Amino acid sequence: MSESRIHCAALGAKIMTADEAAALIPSGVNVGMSGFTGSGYPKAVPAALARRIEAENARGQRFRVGVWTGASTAPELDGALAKVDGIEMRLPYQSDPVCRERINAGEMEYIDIHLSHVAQFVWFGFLGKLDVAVVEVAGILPDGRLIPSSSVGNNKTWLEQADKIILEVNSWQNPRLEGMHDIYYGTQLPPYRKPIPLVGAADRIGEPYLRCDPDKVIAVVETRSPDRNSAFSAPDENSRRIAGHILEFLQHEVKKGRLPANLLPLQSGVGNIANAVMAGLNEGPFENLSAYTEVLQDGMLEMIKSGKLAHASATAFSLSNGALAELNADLDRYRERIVLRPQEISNHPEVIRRLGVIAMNGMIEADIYGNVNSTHVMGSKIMNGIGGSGDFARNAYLSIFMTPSQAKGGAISCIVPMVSHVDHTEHDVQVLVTEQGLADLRGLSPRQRAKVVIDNCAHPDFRPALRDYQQRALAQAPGRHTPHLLGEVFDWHLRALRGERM
Ligand code: 0RQ
Repeated sequence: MSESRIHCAALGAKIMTADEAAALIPSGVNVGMSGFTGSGYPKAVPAALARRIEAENARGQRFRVGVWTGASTAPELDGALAKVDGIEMRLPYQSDPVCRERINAGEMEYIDIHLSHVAQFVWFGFLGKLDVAVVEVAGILPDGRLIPSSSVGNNKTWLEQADKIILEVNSWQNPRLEGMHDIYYGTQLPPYRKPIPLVGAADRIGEPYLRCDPDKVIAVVETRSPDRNSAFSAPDENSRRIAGHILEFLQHEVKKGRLPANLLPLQSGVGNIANAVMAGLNEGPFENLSAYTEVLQDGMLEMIKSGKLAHASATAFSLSNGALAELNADLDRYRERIVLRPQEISNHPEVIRRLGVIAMNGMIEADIYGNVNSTHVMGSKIMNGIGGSGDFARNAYLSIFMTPSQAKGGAISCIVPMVSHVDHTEHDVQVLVTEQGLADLRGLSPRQRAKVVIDNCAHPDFRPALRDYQQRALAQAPGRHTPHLLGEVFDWHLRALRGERM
């Protein structure tokens, strides 16, 4: 079926089944898998490995591997391996319900890492040895170079660092993806690093193919399976209002001369709200926009189609079936406007700072002083992970975080006295947005921020309790710079946990 995708005789000789390939992965090794936000992950070998682990477990043998990826994958990878308790250590990001359950039950180790850090940590040797790479590609050239798939993620590093490589050649992936990728091979290690020569979001600084040492390839597996489908719900009232506040704010910034008329490159996080903001921008007044982001969702594709977005740089797609059909129907046109890069470049602090990216990410909660929790519910239960939000937030021209003002049907305020877990400190957060309004925290001291955050972002039902806390803290805290009543901040979360009204 996909023989035309494998043009290298040496690698063609290594074709085998997924079960045969999975049998080559020993217990206890670290496996670098491709995959980022549900695209470009291996579709067959992880499931075969899960079957093998289940069989070993039935024989009383414990079999586990470390699983490193670009970001989140899909039920066929994270879900299948977590279900058989086959993951010893997971990094750097996941969003799988089975994984989440195991991690929160204390049954699986998980390290939540800034996505730009992963490749360099592996090169530095901080994470131990990478033994095996399992990478999905769209095709293999005669000289053994690889046509990347629908995400790039950490594949360059996996292929270079792993001792052994298993390739999945997925003929479901559109062959015309060829030429869309830009793999930069100029990265050095300190103290020999040079500037990354990327000065515009659309610049190409590398090669369209992944290099691969054919001698390290131990198996080639052919697949024909779709990426995980990311269905987006139509923007609800809250998302539309959040998008509206952001649009108004950006227009204000242009008027004030703090942003050019076509803004600066946009980064947009995952999920429905981020998608709704893109839908808002698509209907808004801005033209000739650009994106320097990690994930390209439906909203951005729609903006490229409409012409609002001139070009986009990312490391992965995350598309619904409808958007995917649109991409495939006009791939040659989209290839001119989209670049997919390794995540160490799409999320690189140096480049994000240079380009002046406008970062827009979701959050779980923010506190009255502007600290943001993106990852933990009630301080201890991981939701997904920090992903790229920290790479962008710290280095952006403008860092915006957004959430509905309440969660769980109004039982929980997403604006709290002190966040139950900190991912982004007050120093990395310039703007908070809920459906209630927008808090521009630039140039404000902590006490000034508290007033704006409560007045503009908190839900009216929670404003009295937050104001009461803030005023008592101001009167009673030992310091007046960031006044807190430490005994009460935990009580706030504990009462929310018990479902008590504030
Ligand atoms: O849980 O589905 O069980 O009800 O959290 O919340 O409102 O659906 O929001 O899908 O936009 O996700 C921060 C998780 C927001 C996401 C987060 C509960 C809520 C629901 C999800 P249920 P929503 P979203 C680039 C950038 C980190 C990674 C990142 C995220 C669930 O944006 O993972 O930014 N960000 N990457 O009910 C208790 C609260 C809550 C709460 C929400 N205050 N208390 N539960 N929830 N607020 C992409 C990558 O890096 C790959």
